[in-house]
Amino acid sequence: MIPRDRLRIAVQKSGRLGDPSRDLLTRCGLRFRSSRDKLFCFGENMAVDLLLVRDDDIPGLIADGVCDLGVVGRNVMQEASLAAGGEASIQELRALGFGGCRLSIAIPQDQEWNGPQQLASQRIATTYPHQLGDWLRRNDVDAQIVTLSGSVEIAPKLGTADLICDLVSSGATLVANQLREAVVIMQSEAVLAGAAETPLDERGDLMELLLRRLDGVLNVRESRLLLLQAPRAALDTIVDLLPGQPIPTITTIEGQPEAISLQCVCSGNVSWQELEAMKRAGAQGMLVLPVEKMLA
Ligand code: PRT
Ligand code: ZN
Repeated sequence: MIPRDRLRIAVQKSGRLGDPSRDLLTRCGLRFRSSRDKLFCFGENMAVDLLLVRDDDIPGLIADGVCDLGVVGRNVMQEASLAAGGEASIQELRALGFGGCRLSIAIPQDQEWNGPQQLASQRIATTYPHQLGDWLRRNDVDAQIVTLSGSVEIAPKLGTADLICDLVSSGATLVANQLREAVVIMQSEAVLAGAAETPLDERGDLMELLLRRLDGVLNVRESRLLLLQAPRAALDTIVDLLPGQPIPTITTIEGQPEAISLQCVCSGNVSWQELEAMKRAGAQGMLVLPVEKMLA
């Protein structure tokens, strides 16, 4: 393999994870120039390039060393790992908080669910045969796996399977096909995946820098900066109402010895109810702002 000094990240070209993956990397301060064929995006301000591919190819590209990192659903990553015999050639570095879904077994709507043994001798259609097989083995169930490449949810109607094992997010697809979720096999979301071993050259340093920035972005995503003023006597009550028990910075207001100004970063959003409770306690001039960057 030709030695590389630029970091290469595999990202889904289109589909559900494409845009949020690129947005996340942009929020980490990376800027890209798309190539004409849009398969490769050159990193303009850091030695980090993107390869835009089908999500199913991402684990293999990392395992083969073509890419150093990839943004992919945990479901795809685990399927690839199990298909490779459980060998840990790639690892999950960070959960990214988008693309959330679950891999579930769904049964016809009119059937009851009495536990895994009910699946014995049933035909289960899926695009995730390794994860399903692993779950069936762990639950000591002898069922038949029907591997399909898509449109799994219509297999029971077509008579090619009795039930299915597929990704579910809202559940609307199951309802539309007269199916219901019986058991969740795994919880998934988009993850940053990397090779089991970090490169020892400049790419390792770039990776470390990128992970630090990513942690900053992931930590602030739900954070809010809260600013308010209040009578000093109400301070304890207001501090008790702050969501996530942050450590506030309190300053005095020039010429108003009985009033304070409070600022703090709350780890979750601040609800209207919480603001109203603070107002009842005497707070005023409350401002809730999104946090864009945070470096501890
Ligand atoms: O072209 P390419 O191969 O890259 O894309 P793809 O078509 O294989 O994947 P894509 O873009 O559909 O999904 C990419 C990743 O998004 C998946 O691997 C999951 O990690 C994640 N994800 C999150 C989902 C869903 N939610 C999801 N709901 N992937 C698929 N679905 C499908 C599911 O298969 C079912 O058909 O949506 C339907 C169910 O949705 P609900 O909302 O009706 O329950
Ligand atoms: Zn795919």
